[in-house]
Amino acid sequence: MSEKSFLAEKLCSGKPVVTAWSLLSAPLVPELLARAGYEAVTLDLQHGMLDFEAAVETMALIALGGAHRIARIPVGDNALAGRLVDMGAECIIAPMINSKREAEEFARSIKYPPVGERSWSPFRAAMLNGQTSDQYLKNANSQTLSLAMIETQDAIDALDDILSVSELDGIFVGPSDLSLSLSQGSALDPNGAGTAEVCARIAEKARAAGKLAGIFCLSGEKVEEAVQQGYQLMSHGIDTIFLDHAARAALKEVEQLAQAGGGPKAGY
Ligand code: 3PY
Ligand code: MG
Repeated sequence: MSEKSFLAEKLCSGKPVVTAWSLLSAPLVPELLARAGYEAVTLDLQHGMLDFEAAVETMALIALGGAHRIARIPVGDNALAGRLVDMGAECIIAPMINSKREAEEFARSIKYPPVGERSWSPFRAAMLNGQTSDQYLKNANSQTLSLAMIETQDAIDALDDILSVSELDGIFVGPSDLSLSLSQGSALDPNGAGTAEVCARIAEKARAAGKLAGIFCLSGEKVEEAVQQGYQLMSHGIDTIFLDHAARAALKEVEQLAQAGGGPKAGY
């Protein structure tokens, strides 16, 4: 059997990783994304439709599809962060982290003592990793990543403090909320030049502090821009958008063929 690779090892070795993003409560969809070749799939329990039970089943299917398992928790839900790493999430993304204290509390919730106060019982995670309890305990703190989302003016103001949290592995930028916060609610501009400039500065600071930097991207161009800025974990490809685009394209093709055939426009 080939040696198991962990997301943390890849990212810490400097390798960029692109993750698909899943909002649907449909466990087979993340498995399909994994089998399509995404190196990781992120389950969004902040804005998505899936709950803890669906996440448990889905993470097993992502593993079956050969990808890494990432989950985003709802704001401030560190208890859920602990439950999700117990169920096999290799990385937790925590939204709206705006202070050093919030970053510390989040990061400590998924690290075992002496780093944090994660509570013991990783039966499912160890099983998915193919590890014994002893192996899991030995490696969990370095193989389980905590990424604090930077997506408000408050977070930018507290960035140096957040980056000084030793228990925290890195940050993950949310450019939509960031643009909303920076414009005081007047503009949603995740892809704008002003937002990109701030994102570049965040990556620079994160790298200088020795932390991992990730970012939510809405296009392939944004993924490439993020890599150039020094980001390593980029999201790209949301399941709901994939389905919407694919359905529209398929329907358009059928309609175009019907029109080219000279018949009346098909009523599909
Ligand atoms: C943001 O851009 O604010 C995000 O949280 C991405 O989902
Ligand atoms: Mg956000």
